Amino acid sequence: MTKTQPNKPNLSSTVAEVNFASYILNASGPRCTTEAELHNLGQSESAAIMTKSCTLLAREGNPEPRYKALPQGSIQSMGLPNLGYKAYLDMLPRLTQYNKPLIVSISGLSINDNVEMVSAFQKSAADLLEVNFSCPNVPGKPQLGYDFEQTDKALAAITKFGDKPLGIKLPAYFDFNHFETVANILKKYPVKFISSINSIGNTLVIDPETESPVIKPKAGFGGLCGSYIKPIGLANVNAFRQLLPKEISIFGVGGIYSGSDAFEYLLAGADAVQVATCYQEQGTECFSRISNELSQILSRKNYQDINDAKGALKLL
Ligand code: RRO
Repeated sequence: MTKTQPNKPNLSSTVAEVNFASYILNASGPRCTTEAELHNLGQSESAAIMTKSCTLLAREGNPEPRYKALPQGSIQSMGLPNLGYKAYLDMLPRLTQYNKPLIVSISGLSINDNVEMVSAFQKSAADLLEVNFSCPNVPGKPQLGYDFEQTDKALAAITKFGDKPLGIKLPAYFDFNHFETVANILKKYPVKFISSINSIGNTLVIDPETESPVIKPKAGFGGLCGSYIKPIGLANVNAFRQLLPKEISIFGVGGIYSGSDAFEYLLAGADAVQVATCYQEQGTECFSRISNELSQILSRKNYQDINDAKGALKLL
C-alpha cells in the first residue's frame, strides 16, 4: 500500500495583484538598508525583498544607543538611516535576479519629497511602492498618518502618476472613529494596499538600575515593536479588513515570530505578513521557519490553502 503524503498547503499569496510565493516577507526596517542585506533577502525564503524606508538624501539616522532588545520585542529610534533613494533606484535592477517582488519603502520628509521619489520609482524595476506615513522617530516630524488632513493631501499628491501598485504604511489607531476616518480617506484614492501597523510611536522604557531610558534619541521616546504590539496589529488589520473594499490588500505587521502569529493575522484578514523584530533578532532563517510552522498549522486544521482561512475569524 502506498502511503499518501498529505498535500502541503498552498501559501502563495496575492497582494495588489502581485504574486508572492509565500505568505511571509521582511518588513521595512531591520537588515534591509544596504545592497548586501537586500541580496541576502533575495537568497532567503522571504517572499519579497522590501527595502528600508528611503529619503531624498542619505541619512546617518539618530545617535546611538538607538535600538534595545527587550524580553518580548524591542524599542528603537533609528531615525531613518538609509542610503538615499537614488542608491535604491540604482540597485533595483541587480535585485531582479531573485524573481520575487521588489518593494520599495519611501519615507519623504515632506509631501514634495514623496512626490519626487514616488514618480522616480514609478519608472523603476520596483513591483510595489510602500509609502511610509508613520515613521515616529524623526525629531520634530509628526507621524503623517495621525494628521488626517495631511494624509488626504499627501495621497492626492502621490497617487497621480504611474501604474505600479502603491500602498501606505499606517500607524496604529486605537479608536473606531479613526479606523473609519482613515478608511474613508483611503477609498478616495487608487491605493492598492496598506501595511498595518508600524511600531507604536513614542513609548518609553526605563531601566530602574541606571535610572535612564534604554535608548538615547528623543529623550528615550521610541517605537515599541515585537510581541507587545501584536494585539494592536491584529485589531488594526481586522478593523481595516472590515472597512476597506477587498480590492485593497492588507499586509499585517507587528509581533510575528511564529507560524501561530502569522495564522492569527491570516484569520484577522491579512493577505501576507511582514516580519521585523524577529528578523532583526534571528536573521533570514526566520522566514522558512515561520512558513513551515504556518504550513503545519494549516495542515493540522485541514486548510488546503491560506485563502480558505483568510479573514475567517470566528466570533464568539
Ligand atoms: O527609522 C526609523 O526610526 C523607523 C521608521 Br522610518 C519607521 O517607519 N518605523 C520605525 O519604527 N522606525
